[in-house]
Amino acid sequence: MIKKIDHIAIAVKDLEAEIARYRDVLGLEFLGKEVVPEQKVTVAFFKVGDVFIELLEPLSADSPVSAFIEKKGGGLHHIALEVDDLQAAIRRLQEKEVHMLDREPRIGAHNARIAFAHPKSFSGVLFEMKQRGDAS
Ligand code: CMX
Repeated sequence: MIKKIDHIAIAVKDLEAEIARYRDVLGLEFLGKEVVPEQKVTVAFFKVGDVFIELLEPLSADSPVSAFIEKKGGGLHHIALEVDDLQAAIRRLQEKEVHMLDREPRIGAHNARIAFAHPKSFSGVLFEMKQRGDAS
């Protein structure tokens, strides 16, 4: 069901400053930015081997990522796992009594279909299940 880690997401206050750090200090390959209105975030992707680092900046004060930054000051936000069939993955996790925050897929970056599991099901870690879209 789970193919690989797709990306590790990090919440940041100042996306442009962090893009410069990840690109120029760490020397990672910057792939570009995308506004994801449904999730109220702007994201920036970097390639690290066949995994990505995703920087997340809140689009507005009512973004859940704003609340996260306010509470924790930013940092590691979620780990995304790529699956073949998101609907089947949601069903299977629910059968295993995982509390899914999303019981139906939502749209994430690159038009991928995504669903989050409640962190209480996984030792406080927020996992995103992700089924890539055609162009992602
Ligand atoms: N790490 C750990 N716990 C977290 C968390 C995080 N990053 N984000 C939220 N939580 C906790 C909350 O504190 C809350 O805990 P309690 O139920 O104990 O109070 C619980 O998870 C549920 O959070 P919520 O905000 O009440 O629930 P919602 O269903 O409204 O939203 C979530 C959940 C995760 C979707 C939202 O908080 C969020 O982070 N949205 C942004 C999603 C995002 O990063 N999208 C990226 C799009 C790009 C892409 O990857 O494709």
